[in-house]
Amino acid sequence: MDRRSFVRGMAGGAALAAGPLLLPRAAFAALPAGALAGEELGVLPGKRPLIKRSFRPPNYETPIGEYASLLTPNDRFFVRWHLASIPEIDPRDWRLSVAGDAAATPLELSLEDLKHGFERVEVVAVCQCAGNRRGLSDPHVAGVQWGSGAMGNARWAGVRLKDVLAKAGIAADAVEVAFDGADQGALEKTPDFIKSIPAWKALDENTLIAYEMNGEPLPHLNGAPARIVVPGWTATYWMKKVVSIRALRKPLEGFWMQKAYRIPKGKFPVVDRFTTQENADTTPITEMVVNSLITSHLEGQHIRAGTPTTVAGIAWDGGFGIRSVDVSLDGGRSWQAAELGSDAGRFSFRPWSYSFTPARGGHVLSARASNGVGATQVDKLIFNGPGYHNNVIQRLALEAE
Ligand SMILES: Nc1nc2c(c(=O)[nH]1)N[C@H]1C(S)=C(S)[C@@H](COP(=O)(O)O)O[C@H]1N2
Ligand SMILES: [Mo]
Repeated sequence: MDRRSFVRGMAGGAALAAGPLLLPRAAFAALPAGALAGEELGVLPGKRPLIKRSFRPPNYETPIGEYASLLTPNDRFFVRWHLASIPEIDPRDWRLSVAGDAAATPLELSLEDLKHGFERVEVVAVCQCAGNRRGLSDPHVAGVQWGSGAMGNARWAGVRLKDVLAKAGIAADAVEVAFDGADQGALEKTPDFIKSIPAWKALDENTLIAYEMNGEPLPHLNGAPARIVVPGWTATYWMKKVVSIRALRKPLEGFWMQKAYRIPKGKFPVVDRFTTQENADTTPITEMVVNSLITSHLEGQHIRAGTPTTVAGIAWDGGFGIRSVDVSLDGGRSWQAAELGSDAGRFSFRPWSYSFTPARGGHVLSARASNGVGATQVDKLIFNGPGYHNNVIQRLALEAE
């Protein structure tokens, strides 16, 4: 049994036991300590064990071994909620209101209306929290201490948001489209989680109202019965359990746009802009930065000297497409091109692999992805207070003997 199937088998077995379980440190030592010390698996309804970061609201991440498959299984897909009151919605009772001051013909849709009134489309896309890897930030930053598992890749099916907006008579001068979900804060004073995207992104043919994930109805905790899917952009905009969509002539105000999920202007090599929400210093986060993850080996793993070895992983970006992945075995001094695997579209994880025959001794393994607009992963963290956009090149020590 190789190391990965061992980790998988162990995690699967954990589902049978009651209560929280401590995950042996070695199983997730693929990343620096920090977030990973004292890792605890937790079981949520409808899920196999995930790595627990907080229980109320539920924030749980996917174990890295799951990224060995191109699509992340629904029952192991990470879970992230800001508000603690998350209603289970009977799909027959769900209604979606599509309105706003820039909608000439507001409408209300049932799930059946959505499924039968509009063309069904699919997209494979990565859903990644802006704060993925925050827990690995050095210096430490506040917030959910995510390792590398606040992301997943799925085949989303639903309808184009633009088709629904057209039916609601969206005006040519709409500037943003706002989304609200059915979740609420446990306390009155917690601001409701409402997000908007620029009208141009809402009208992009890849932006969906999705009701299926990997061929199944969305899991409750991933947004049943329907969620917004914004391929390329960080998951903060992927509103779950969406109940209201509004076309707006003025920028959306409120805590979740004006205070949270913002980055310093000009600090990251991002292309997409959200101009109606920019201020003098900061801008809302938009597309994901180019990134990669080694999934085949764990930190400190022993490999056989003189025997062909394949290292593998995934790369992804904000929708420009992965152009290349380079691998280093000497801590970043020299790089060789990895082989890219199956292409499921520019919004998907892109698998890669690299084969070599290790000499006896220690090797420091790194992967570095570059995308279609010439952006590449960074050697040094681009520090920002909330710990967003961490795409520092990973360093994994292997011992060949
Ligand atoms: N209704 C609702 N939708 C939401 C959120 C939320 O708190 N409430 N969190 C967003 C954020 S920040 C992330 S990272 C993703 C997480 O999606 P997942 O739980 O399906 O993995 O949902 C997004 N959609
Ligand atoms: Mo997030």
